[in-house]
Amino acid sequence: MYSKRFEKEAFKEEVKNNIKNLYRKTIEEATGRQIFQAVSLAVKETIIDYWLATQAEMEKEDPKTVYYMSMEFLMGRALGNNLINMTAYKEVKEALDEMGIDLNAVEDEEPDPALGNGGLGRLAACFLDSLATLGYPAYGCGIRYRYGMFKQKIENGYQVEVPDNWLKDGNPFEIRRDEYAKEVRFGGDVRIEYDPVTKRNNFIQENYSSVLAVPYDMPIIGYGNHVVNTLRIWDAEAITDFHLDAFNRGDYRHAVEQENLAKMIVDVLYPCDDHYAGKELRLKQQYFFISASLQALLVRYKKKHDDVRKLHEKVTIQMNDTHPTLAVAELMHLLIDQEGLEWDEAWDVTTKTVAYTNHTIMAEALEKWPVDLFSRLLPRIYQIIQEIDRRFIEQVRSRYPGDEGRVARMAIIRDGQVKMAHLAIVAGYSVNGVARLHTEILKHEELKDFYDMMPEKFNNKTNGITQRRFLMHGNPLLADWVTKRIGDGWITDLSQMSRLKKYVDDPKALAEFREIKYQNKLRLAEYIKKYNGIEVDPRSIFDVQVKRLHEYKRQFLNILHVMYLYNQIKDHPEMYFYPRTFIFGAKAAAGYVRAKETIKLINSVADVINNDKSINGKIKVVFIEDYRVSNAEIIFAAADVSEQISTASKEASGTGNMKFMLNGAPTLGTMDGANVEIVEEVGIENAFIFGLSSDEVINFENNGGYNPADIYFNDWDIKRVVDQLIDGTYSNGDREMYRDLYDSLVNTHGQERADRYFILKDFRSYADAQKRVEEAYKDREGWAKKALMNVACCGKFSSDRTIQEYVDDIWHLDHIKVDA
Ligand code: 26W
Repeated sequence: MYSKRFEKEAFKEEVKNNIKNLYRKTIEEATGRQIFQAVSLAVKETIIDYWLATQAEMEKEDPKTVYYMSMEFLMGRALGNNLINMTAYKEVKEALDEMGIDLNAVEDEEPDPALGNGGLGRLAACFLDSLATLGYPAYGCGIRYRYGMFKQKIENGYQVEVPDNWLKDGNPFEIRRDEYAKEVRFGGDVRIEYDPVTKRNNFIQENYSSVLAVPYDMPIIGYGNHVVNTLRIWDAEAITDFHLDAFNRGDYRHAVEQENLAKMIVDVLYPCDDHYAGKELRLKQQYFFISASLQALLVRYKKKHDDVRKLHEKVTIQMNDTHPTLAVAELMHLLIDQEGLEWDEAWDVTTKTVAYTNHTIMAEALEKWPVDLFSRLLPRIYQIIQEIDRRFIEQVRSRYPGDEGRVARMAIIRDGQVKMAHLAIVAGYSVNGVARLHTEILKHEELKDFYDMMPEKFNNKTNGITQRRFLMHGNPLLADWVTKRIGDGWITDLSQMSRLKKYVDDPKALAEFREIKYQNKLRLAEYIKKYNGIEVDPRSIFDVQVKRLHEYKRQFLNILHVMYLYNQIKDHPEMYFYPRTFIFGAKAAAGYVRAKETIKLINSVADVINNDKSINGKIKVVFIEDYRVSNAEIIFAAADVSEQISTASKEASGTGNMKFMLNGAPTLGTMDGANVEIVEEVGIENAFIFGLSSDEVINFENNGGYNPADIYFNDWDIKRVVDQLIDGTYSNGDREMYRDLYDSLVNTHGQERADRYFILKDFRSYADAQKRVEEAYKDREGWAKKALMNVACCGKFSSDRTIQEYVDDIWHLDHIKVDA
């Protein structure tokens, strides 16, 4: 369809003209970046037509629409993905070829828009892709951070954070929408004024500071269906002189303050993943984008409808974790103070409109705002939350008379803090976890009190990923092979992958499949050579762990095991050992000291092992700098083994696990998160499972932990590896460099138990599983079967399936159809 309308000569002309008009250059003179801009603008031309058509359709049909509210959208590069979804990739590649331009090189010029940290942000991006592809009307609402996730440099083995100025050369796909700008107010006081006519109290915010929220829209293109949805991200600007006049004429000092507030608010994404820091600026960011998004949403709704009491019939709001939970109170505020609804009416609408997804059970990630900060910054919003809390506690008391312990546990405001998760659950009409195990833990452990009281709200939506980016774009060789074998239906219906099962006993198919993996390993080996200067053997096992660096994800366990293997090889040089390349990629939150020490340790181990000629390259260790969406695509395609080794119960779902599976890498993992469901789909014989179960972990935790000393003093191999952290083996004789990591395993400090992530406890079981991997890999055809079975059984893990479940069980959206 798009491709049918694609006119090659006109497109080429357009690219040439863009270069001429933008840069006063010819193609030959233009830089790579300039060609990227010119090509992107040419592509945007076509997108705009369908964007307008989608908008017109929505005007006409007035379908129920989801607003996906998220502090993070980890989109990754747009150009290649847009071309794929427009089904124009091959045509554009050909057109550019004829002009002597290599599309791959052009794609590489695009800065990776990284407006997210990790799993939660990438999930939001996959969801937008699936919503558009399935033809559901959706807006993503977020923040246009000037600086996204930092760029990671490795210097002397340490992570160094470098600002990511992704907007430096402009973003060719976005459109600024001044006409939809909204004012957002912070601070000041609330004056209560009785209105004798309506017989109501009016709440008037005074002496506030405000900023202007200006939206930028980015197109989200559905695969092959002409649907173009919108990601709307908000920029902050000072209220201009013109506006100043209207609000507070001539107050220069105030004007400068507002200018600064605006600059600060959208400056940078907080690089913390699973760790709540309680920063005032973050609360400002949250209110900023929530208030602007809700104001805009109401204006849009009211263009067609005069009764806001029926908002929920046309609008649903999904809150991506607790970060957007201010939506509850802001919607109440707008409905009561602006639209004139009574409390009960507003509450009725709000609680039919907002829904909440929980992405973590890690206690340190729970957002709790200090009351004094909160009430100072958002005085009216705080009043509303107090009233929600008062009414909720009344309900708890009447339901559980005399149970003040329960009241204390469930209150929204308690001990000087506002608990955002409680607010989200109390107001949300749906509360969902992101994998079956995770949802069960929420219901029976973390959120038990809430589940007891309102079980009907709780439901599971196992995460998924988009096969358009993570197979079609990231692994074109395998994508083409799959299409050749089973047709292209899998692109929009991943369950069709099961048709590949018939090839597991077809030697020719298996040989082709293996050759593709080999080619992808060559591609990654080249990347590693170019960026790390390390030669790796593409025939070795590529054993990969890429994800955010966090103690619960246990990169530490992985590298300790590498140290253990190295000891073995040194002790027994004659021992059989299948060559391995251990590949890591991970960013650590800038302030997360132990995570950064782990990165340094991985790099130190790499240094020692990679430079030890005596082991004949049997082990190589590679830490890939600046792990991000664009290099992730190359890494998944090349992986043999997918390391998913979190402490059971801690990883809500994981989505990297699914991307590896889609690319034919069996899982080496614990029974945690979505690994459980992966094993269920692919069969335990096609995965390598080890370690404590979540029940066992939770049991230990509820009974004061376990004693790692029992292991440390009784297992000589383990003791040796742990001691090597402080005997200078990996630190040029420095015994202090890894002292903290050592301590974390064997010494209890203060509140923190020794080995709280059960690394020593799971070590033997992990080493066994690794041994099974080696055994299995030796049988090259047997391995290919396992790998192919992973591809064949990955159907469930498409975000298309996830989104369909959200639509069926939670959102109940209408379809849209856009004609060519
Ligand atoms: C307040 C700071 C903060 C920032 C981000 C707290 C928590 C987060 C996120 C919840 C972290 C995150 O990305 N969680 C991941 O979400 C994925 C998508 O559901 C899951 O697959 C991962 O298991 C979960 O860790």
